[in-house]
Amino acid sequence: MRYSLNLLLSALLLLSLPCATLAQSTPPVLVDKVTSATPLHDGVEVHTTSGIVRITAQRDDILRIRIAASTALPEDASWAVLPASRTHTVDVQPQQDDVSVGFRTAALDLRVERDPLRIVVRDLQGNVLSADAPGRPSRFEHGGFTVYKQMAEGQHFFGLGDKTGNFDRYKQAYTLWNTDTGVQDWSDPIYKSIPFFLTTTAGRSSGLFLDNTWRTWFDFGKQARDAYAFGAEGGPLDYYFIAGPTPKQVVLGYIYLTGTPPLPPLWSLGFQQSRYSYTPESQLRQVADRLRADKIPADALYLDIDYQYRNRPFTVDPQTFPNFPGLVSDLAKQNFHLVTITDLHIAHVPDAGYAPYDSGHAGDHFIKRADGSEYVGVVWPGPAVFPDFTRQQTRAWWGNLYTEFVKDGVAGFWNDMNEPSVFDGPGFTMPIDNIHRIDEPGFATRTATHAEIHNILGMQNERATYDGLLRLRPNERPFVLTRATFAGGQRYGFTWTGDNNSTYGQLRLATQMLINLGLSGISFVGDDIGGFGGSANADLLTRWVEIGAFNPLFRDHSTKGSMPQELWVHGPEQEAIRRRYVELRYRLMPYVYTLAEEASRTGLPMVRPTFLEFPNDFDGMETEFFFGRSFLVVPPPFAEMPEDFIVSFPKAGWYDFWTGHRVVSDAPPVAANIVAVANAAAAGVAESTFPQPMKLHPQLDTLPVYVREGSIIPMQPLVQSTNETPNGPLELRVYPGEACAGSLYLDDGHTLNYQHGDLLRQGFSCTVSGDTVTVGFAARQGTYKPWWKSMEVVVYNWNHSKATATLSGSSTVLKTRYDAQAHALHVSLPDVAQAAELHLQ
Ligand code: MIG
Repeated sequence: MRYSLNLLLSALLLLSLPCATLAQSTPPVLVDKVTSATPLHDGVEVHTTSGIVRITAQRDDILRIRIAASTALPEDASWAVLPASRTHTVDVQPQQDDVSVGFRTAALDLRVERDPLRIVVRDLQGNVLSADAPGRPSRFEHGGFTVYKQMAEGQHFFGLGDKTGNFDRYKQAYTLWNTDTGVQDWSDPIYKSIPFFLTTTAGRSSGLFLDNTWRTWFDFGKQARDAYAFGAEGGPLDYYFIAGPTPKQVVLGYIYLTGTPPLPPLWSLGFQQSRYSYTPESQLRQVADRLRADKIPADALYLDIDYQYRNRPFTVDPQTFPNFPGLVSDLAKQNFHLVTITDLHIAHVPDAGYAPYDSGHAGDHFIKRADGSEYVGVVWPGPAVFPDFTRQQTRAWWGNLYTEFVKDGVAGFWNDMNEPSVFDGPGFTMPIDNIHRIDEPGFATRTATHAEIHNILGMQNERATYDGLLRLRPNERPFVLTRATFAGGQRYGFTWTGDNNSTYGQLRLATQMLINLGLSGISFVGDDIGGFGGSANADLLTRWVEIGAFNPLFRDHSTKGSMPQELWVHGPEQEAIRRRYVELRYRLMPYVYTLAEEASRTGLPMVRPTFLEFPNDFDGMETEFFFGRSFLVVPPPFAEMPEDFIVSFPKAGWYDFWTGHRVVSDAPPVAANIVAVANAAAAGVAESTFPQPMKLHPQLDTLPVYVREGSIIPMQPLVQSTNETPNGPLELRVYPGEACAGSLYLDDGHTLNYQHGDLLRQGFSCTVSGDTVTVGFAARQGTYKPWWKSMEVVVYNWNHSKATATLSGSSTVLKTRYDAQAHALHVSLPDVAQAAELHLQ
């Protein structure tokens, strides 16, 4: 109320006051002139007419820029950047002349031009990578700030988490303020705030991370043709510049700052079935039984808010779920993991025997109003209070609320509504003058307004859940799914894109959202398969399942009042197609899990845009995506229309995953893509070495999936859940070609024992020379025992039926089988754990 009154007043002022008076009342402070400079061993400190600019080299390729409109910089603390990455710097070579002062690192040349002040970053070849926009100095006003950077025509912008709108953020503007809003083609702000973007121009990529938790905004040339801008409503002007030049290097640089995600439990990569809400208990049991009866592999089932007593978090409705522990253990016997929702809003029911409120109140764990009283806002339970997650003691208290559920065997937890969503609050959240307390190592212990904390509340909720679970089950990997989060949220678990809708447009949008989340450091992501709102028609759900099989989180979820959305609801034909894709997901689990382990080690996303694997290949980037480095998934862009569509192949050789055949362009290139062909010719690449853009006709039962040449894909026999031990050989599908390699990672799937070496890691390679193919096995690392006793190697592009297969160090001729249709040679061999070569000729 007060907030909107203020807005109204300022609007009136703007309208009624003469300009001179207005300028006097709020003069902007411009960062426009260097008055003196001090070289630092790791950077430079510049004094300006209005304050201070300090630029340090965190690494040779990462600069941190801090600017203040006063003589001292603000508190040096961060919720997003890891302490080690924030405090570690490298030595630089100072440089200065009449016009600028700055330094060089082993990768970058930084100059602060003196008058007018402009920060310019170049690579050592002199290419400008980032520069303040001429004539537009950074400015502080109304408690916030704005920074302007030079922008080129057609510069690409990606990231900012799962923002909607165009995939490329060029010419669009965004606000970052976590908001419970449905996903629309264009809805902004949305649930998450990740003030990081990746930009590419003239073949060079770089990144910028604004480390500010307040309401921030980014304008990528919506207002100006030659400048992009970003700013915040308050808080520090503190940003990091991350040099590429490749997009992958930029993402890795951002991960260096904000951290890698934890390795998830294997089951969380299986198929998950959810619904708002399965209730009573019998309904959930029916879903479990049907999944098993219909042989749709699945690992997880969800309970949404209605399992609770009066929507009170951490309760179970005794009427509808009379034997909750019994339910959990029965589901476990069917190899299902149960995930329950636990929203952050604690029912405000004093003295009613509701322990979360009573203990939280006694421990002073709730967020306060400006007047110091406990803030109460209406959400699902009715009047509710909200934990003050920026206090470590409050996070510890929150974590303990999971004790009973953990004892009952609930496998994972879902943190929804944590923007926070407040039904009767201003802007659907809590007042911005609410009071939080910060009690956190590395921070001054102090209070902070909601305006400062809002965007990180969800992330700290997620963190409290993650840390709590780790304390309660010290050797088990937590599974946490959050809706709201902030930069660095990847450190605590999975996220999904919120309330989407059952439309083809939203299916298209979903892929873009997942890709941009991945570029923003969040690897473990998914969207509600089939759409949350509305009812998916049969074909739409089928398509969505096909694509979801190649997403990190593979979860079917839908809202109350919509048609049921389980995989069988549209009859056996549709179900059969969907089942095939879920089965494929399980057959691919060794690849998926290896990819997940890579994501947890490096931070590289599992779902990637074409340009992450092929820098500067922006063809098809809005619809096609990579699943790891090997799979190119090409959903028909308009799956609802029977028209042909075009696949653009990144410049490599490709195999059709379904037929096993190498993709060859026997048809002339389609007109629309002649440019791509011309470009390739100009780059000196022989046209015949990679396929030209190709026309495809959409077919409901086939999602186009291609395998990059030089891939070795590990696969397993089908199981109905990841709890089952696969029965049969480990399969290695070898797709000969450039830089042929593959890898395999395995462990027990749920404990932290892998951190002490109880894992299995093995690399593979392949070479072709004349008629001979050699498949190389590296020596296996780690102590974890595999489930297979034998292997089956399948070599594609094998064009004759005769073959002799031998393993190095043995004269035994191995059994082979030729699949003439797939042009594939199958070789059966014993488990190869030592370094060895398989020779095929
Ligand atoms: O206001 O818990 O995004 O997945 O099913 C709706 C009920 C609250 C929003 C979540 C959705 C969930 C629903 N929740």
